[in-house]
Amino acid sequence: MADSTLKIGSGTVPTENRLGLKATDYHGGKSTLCAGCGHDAISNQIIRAFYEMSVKPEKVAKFSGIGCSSKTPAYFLSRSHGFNAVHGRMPAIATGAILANHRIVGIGVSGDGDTASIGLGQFMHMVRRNIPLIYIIENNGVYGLTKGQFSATADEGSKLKTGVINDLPPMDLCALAVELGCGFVARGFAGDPKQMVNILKAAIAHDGLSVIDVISPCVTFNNHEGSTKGYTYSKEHDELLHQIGFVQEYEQIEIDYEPGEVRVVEMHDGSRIVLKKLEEDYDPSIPIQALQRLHRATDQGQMLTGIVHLRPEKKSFTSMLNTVDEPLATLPLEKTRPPREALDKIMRDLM
Ligand SMILES: Cc1ncc(C[n+]2csc(CCOP(=O)(O)OP(=O)(O)O)c2C)c(N)n1
Ligand code: SF4
Ligand SMILES: [Mg+2]
Repeated sequence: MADSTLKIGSGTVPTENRLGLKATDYHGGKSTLCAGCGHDAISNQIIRAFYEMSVKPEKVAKFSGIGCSSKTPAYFLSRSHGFNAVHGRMPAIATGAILANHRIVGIGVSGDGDTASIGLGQFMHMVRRNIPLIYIIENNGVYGLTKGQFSATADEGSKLKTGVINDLPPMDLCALAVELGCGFVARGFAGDPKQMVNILKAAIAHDGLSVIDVISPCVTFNNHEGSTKGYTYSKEHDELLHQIGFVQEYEQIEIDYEPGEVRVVEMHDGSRIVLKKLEEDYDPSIPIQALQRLHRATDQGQMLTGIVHLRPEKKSFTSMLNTVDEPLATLPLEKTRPPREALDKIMRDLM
């Protein structure tokens, strides 16, 4: 696996962020997951990304469904709002909350079971609507919480500890998200924190849905020989699409690469994503290229990671609806119901 860091700026992490908060202000409760679970590594990078981006914890709302992965919002950002939904129903809850308050930064954490099985319908409609939400799938190929049955993302031919072989083809949630028109689709690996934190920062800056499928090994049920979602297998098969750098809008950008070697994508908030090409001719803004590359990766047994598809200009659902900017709960009564004359007119028209 190549080094996945594109170094930009000084790279030093200050002890306080621009809000004067410490990294500990972004921590959560103590994890109860198995030691070494990939999900904990992802929580650590979520803490780091929100801290380094100086997002006020009280501005964030965390959502999840059911599973070991869905427990993790309890382990980061304890000062933020949170809602633990029924299995597979997190998208509906997140959609409602975000429509009621455009100003919150929404982050959803789901599992491959929660998203690709029971929650698939909700997931697809959330993608179609482009709800502004960071949607993370902690993908270990199994239902960890219910003791390791294959999920719909398990690779064909992969083996359970008990020797059972998976005969069904995997569902690629990145390909599905591209197909449904998502403007930000990425795949990460819990064992590559440097890449992960930059993907998360880019997602925080994105105005729209970002689908981040993270290969996150389950050390208890799916990390053995024969598994294709364990640490060893994933490290050996990780294929980087590009190196990712992230520059916040107030930072200077210093790039000393040949023209054409680096692609800079400006985000809604003025920050920039810097992608150093590792593959000739790959353009992440073209959906058909993303789909082709994902299919090729599956055919060649590669675990392709990076920002697979990026269209920051796509309109999010909240901007399409053109509703008020203020949180609905803060609106005075006279703004939320029709005036007496309007009601009288309706009554007259009905008579
Ligand atoms: C309606 C309903 N059906 C089934 C279950 C049982 N169940 C709990 S978690 C889970 C799957 C979790 O798998 P995943 O989302 O991949 O999370 P992981 O534990 O692997 O992180 C299932 C089937 C449930 N809680 N509710
Ligand atoms: S069972 Fe698997 S997914 Fe669940 S906490 Fe343990 S290692 Fe993580
Ligand atoms: Mg799982």
